[in-house]
Amino acid sequence: MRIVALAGGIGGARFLRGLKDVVAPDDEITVIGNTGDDIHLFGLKVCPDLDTVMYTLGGGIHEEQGWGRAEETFAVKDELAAYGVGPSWFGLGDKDFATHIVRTQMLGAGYPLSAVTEALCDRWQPGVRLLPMSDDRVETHVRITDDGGSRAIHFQEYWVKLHAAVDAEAIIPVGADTAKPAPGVLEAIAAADVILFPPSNPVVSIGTILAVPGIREAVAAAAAPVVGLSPIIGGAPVRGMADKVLAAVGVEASAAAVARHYGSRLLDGWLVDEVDADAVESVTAAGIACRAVPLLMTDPAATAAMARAALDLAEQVR
Ligand code: GDP
Ligand code: FO1
Ligand code: CA
Repeated sequence: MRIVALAGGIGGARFLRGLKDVVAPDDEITVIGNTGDDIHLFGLKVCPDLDTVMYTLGGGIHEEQGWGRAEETFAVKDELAAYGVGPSWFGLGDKDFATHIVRTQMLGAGYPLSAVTEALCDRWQPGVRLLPMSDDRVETHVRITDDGGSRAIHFQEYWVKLHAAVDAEAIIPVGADTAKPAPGVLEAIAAADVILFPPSNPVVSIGTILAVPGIREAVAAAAAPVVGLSPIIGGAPVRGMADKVLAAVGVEASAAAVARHYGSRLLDGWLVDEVDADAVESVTAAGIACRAVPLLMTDPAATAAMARAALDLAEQVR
């Protein structure tokens, strides 16, 4: 079976680990990763969501934090700070720096991001084919108004520096309109037997991937059933700022509203948590098959059960 999943960082990566636990050995998982969170820092190209997937599935992730490397040190960051060279608000560790150095060096030598990602995965062996959504530069920006006036800032500045403490007024995936899907992306979607939307951020993770021209259309046209899992439980994100960025696109932070936001043109099936069982009726009425199951990725068994439920629902709507 050929499974395609669109993924952001932590929510996507943890779900994919559960998915790997339930698939057969000859099943193939292709992950289309969000690169809208990418940022250039200290002359280096940092791809947080690709790295979170790669480290999580490859066994190098800082488990509690959910991003960055386990047993990390911060000597380089401290030395940069001693020179007064920022930004100091983004925590790049020494081990992680090596990834960004290799990536930047290969990009400078002319390799596209998809080839670079493949090379990095040679080391980490994530057990999935990890494709960036695009080889072209896309950067999500967030429009805010604060003491500095009305301006658009990088998504990482909004989330990591400002902790999403101010309202997001608009989400702008800069460069997405002219970006092309990376090699293999459209082919994988067209050839898929199942397409999954993990419980990733619907706006700044999956929404950004779908904003690359051709990807949304390919998912809508795919022969495979498309099943998603709600990142919103009980009217709030499990972690992160999905409520803030959903508000910016005019969508309520609820499991049902996120399903309607994707819409029945994209989604065939949708899983909500058991506490949101009352959403099943309205999602079904919107033309999307819906089930309520436990959706908290508390441990590997619970996460695997979620993946199994998603594949079961895909089978039912096929
Ligand atoms: P990010 O790039 O690191 O923000 O990660 P993703 O976009 O892949 O996923 C972020 C989303 O994961 C957030 O909106 C969370 O609500 C959701 N999430 C995190 N843990 C869980 C969980 O255990 N269950 C569910 N259903 N969603 C989760
Ligand atoms: N998230 C933080 O909240 N603070 C950080 O200092 C931080 C550093 C960081 C470094 C590398 C990396 O791959 C990810 C990092 N993240 C950090 C996580 C990440 O930027 C965001 O959580 C996601 O992009 C949100 O979608
Ligand atoms: Ca992200």
